[in-house]
Amino acid sequence: MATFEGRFTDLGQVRIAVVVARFNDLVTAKLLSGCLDCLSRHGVDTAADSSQLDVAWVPGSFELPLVAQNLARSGHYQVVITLGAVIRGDTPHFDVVVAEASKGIATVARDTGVPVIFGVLTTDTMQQALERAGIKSNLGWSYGLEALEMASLMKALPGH
Ligand code: INI
Repeated sequence: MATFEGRFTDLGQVRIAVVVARFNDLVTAKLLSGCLDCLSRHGVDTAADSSQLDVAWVPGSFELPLVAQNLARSGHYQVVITLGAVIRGDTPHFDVVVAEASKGIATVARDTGVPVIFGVLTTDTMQQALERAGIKSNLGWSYGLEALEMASLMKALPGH
């Protein structure tokens, strides 16, 4: 029996792309900083001139899948992280944006074979979103950890 698991350290020169939505950037900028803090504490170079990390900004969560697909297809990254915040109180088309972002992101991962982390907060209020982006905990940190685990796990699977 084989057991396959991802690790969180000693990933070597792992290359990571983060795609961040500007919509609700009060929240998404905090998710990004939590995410980068996690990556940096696990040995990823997050400096401005890093060759391990690139960040792309998109207008809103709806645009996350297209840019994630482009970056995943480039062959340059072992994992792509998407960060967004869709707040029900602010939009009648909450369900449309969330459905497109979630379906799109899952499709990119399956189509390209590159793991894509779904880091889109979906909340009823701005307060709830802020609570998950640093006021209470910062889910950006968890998304960073999940990215490291998936990059490492994919390498550990047979045929990689
Ligand atoms: N995009 C978000 O990321 N969060 C939202 O809450 C949101 N609202 O409220 O509408 C939102 N809309 C913009 C959307 O993602 C696209 O950028 C836009 O429709 C252009 O395609």
